[in-house]
Amino acid sequence: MPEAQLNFTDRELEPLYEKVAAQERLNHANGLTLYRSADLLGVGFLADLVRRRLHGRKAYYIYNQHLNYSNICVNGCKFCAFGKTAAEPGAYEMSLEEIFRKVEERLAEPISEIHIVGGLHPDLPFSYYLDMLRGIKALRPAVHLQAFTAVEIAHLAEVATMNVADTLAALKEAGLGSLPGGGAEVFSPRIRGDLCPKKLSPAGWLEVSQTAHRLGLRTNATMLYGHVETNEERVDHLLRLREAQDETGGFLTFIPLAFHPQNTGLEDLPETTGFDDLKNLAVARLLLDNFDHIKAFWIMIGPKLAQLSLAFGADDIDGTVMEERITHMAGAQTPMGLSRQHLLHLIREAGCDPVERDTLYNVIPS
Ligand code: V47
Repeated sequence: MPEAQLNFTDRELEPLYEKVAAQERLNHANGLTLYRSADLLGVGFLADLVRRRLHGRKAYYIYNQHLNYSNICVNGCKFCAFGKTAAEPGAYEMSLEEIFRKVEERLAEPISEIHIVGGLHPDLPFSYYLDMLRGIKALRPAVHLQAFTAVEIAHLAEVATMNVADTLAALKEAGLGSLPGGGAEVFSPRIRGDLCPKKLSPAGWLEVSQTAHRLGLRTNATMLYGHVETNEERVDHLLRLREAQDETGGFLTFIPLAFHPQNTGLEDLPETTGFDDLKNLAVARLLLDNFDHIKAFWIMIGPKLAQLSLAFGADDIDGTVMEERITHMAGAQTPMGLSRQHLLHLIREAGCDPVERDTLYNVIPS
């Protein structure tokens, strides 16, 4: 028996070690075993085997800027503190000039990506989004625009009265580089019926993502965890993503998003725990064998836990971010941004080698 197996306090993990060591695909039952296990170090050890096989000691980060152009949204999801109707206090919508000013303010910084997410605005014309991309590109021609989740894309297709493929093609022509992974939430129909009945369906989310892949646009994938979902529903979600990735191979990275309850329709729920945050990253690393990267979004789980996650399956801790509203409106106590020095310190202290990447994981030489 290999020495490593002896270290599991949960003997149920032993057959999983055999599979992971043999690079065999884990199944639904294995996913449940991992989620149910109290042996977090055992699960983390397995995830770290995969993480080190793929990336050695490398840990990726990016010099990026987040832009949340508007929170006006017609979906009204129960878990969201960001989205507002136009009449609600706190609703906002940035003019193109404001957006360009935010970009201009940081032109001196070596930003390689601008990450753009907003609500589903009922009135803004399609030209607003095209002009946003074109205008930012004019100011910063080399920047990669990771903009509009699959849910926003489906909404923009309706606004533009075009099909999804033509909508994506028009946005790509205007400067779109890739799609962020939001809007996937949890694919379970039970949860969507309860928390976000108006939202684009799981099949729709996957269809937009895969249409983007076929057009040469890479996209991210997420799962919002820590609210009312079961372990079965988490595993189902991850395996559906794995299946879609088998078909098109266009997902860049998976990011588990930790639910923040404050100011949401689920305010009575507790915040996620460190144990569950690490568990979700580790299980994702183990089940999503066809995803190159697993990202810990420090904005949602805090810089210290994001650092620890580098030993629990994650190989990426996102980036500088600078200004984020979706999680902060839901009570996040994390900073609005982190400096490069801070990110480097976190990575090095975790025993990893920092690698600055661009959105597509090309290495940016230091
Ligand atoms: O889809 C909404 C989530 C997502 C809450 O691709 C919440 O790298 C926690 O797209 N608590 C949008 N999460 C954000 C998004 C994203 C975020 C980070 C990285 C990437 C990436 C993309 O934010 C939504 C929803 O799942 N969200 N409300 C909340 N209260």
